[in-house]
Amino acid sequence: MHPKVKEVGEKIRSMEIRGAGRIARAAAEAIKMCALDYQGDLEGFRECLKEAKNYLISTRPTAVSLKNAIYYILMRTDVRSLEEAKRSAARAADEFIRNSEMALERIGKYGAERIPDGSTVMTHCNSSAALSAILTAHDQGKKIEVIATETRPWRQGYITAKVLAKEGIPVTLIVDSAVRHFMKEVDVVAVGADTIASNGAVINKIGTSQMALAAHEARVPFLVMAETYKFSPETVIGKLVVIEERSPKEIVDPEELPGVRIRNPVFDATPPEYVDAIVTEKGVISPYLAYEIIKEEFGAWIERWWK
Ligand code: RUB
Repeated sequence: MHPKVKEVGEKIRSMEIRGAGRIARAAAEAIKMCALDYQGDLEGFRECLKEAKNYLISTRPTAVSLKNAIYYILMRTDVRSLEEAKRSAARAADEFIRNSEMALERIGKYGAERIPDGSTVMTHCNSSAALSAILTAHDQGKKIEVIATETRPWRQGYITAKVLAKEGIPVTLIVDSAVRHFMKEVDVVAVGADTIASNGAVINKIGTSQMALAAHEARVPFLVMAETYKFSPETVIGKLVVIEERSPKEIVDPEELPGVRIRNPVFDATPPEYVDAIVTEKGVISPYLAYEIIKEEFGAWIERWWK
């Protein structure tokens, strides 16, 4: 396997590279290198890319962004000559990365509209898309505060809190179990997504669905910031989103608790009825429009590539 593919795959698996958007861009870059460095015939090229695809996708099973990024490139290598296929792969990878960065900017702009001046925003984990909206609102001169959850077991909330504090945004870090307690002080919740299913369910960091429930109970708008490549084409053809379960050792050393079973699911699903809106680069939509987005973005390709 190409060394760059191996390296990126290992970094994604070990979460050195993490977050649905970042892993998608890193995988696109790795596939590009793999394509450009390939020596051999067209058939071998396809095999080589397929091997890279299967390996990269296996590293984090929940985030459809990873799969969508890779297929975005592979779909465009369906050409007659090796040189053309290599060029197309490189062009497609660059295009995916550029579009993904532009989408983040757009989401920031649209999302900021939903963050009122003087408001307190609650967020979970570390999402570039959610941060884009919060930072844009701040750049617009809005006085906002943020409550960020710690996000056990990896504590991605520390990254979020540090970014916000560095920008001069007042930020309070809380433990995940304090979400409902603090919800009465919150005006809007903004989180990211790893995957959005065709029925509008949002799959994001474990604990997101509890936050959505608490927001629903307190009548606090619950917003999801997600690029359209976070929508899952394969859910249209009946596949279920796999929830990644990682090593219990990430929570506690099992030897400290003999006889105790420890489980570590790292994502959960929030049903669409708890989601007020999904902020995409194409606009702010109801979660019930997920199927339309999937059809528009991936329609013609679904049967062929995501089967
Ligand atoms: C990260 C996480 C983020 C989404 C969206 O989980 O759940 O909320 O991936 O992130 P992990 P982004 O740390 O396990 O990868 O908006 O940056 O794509």
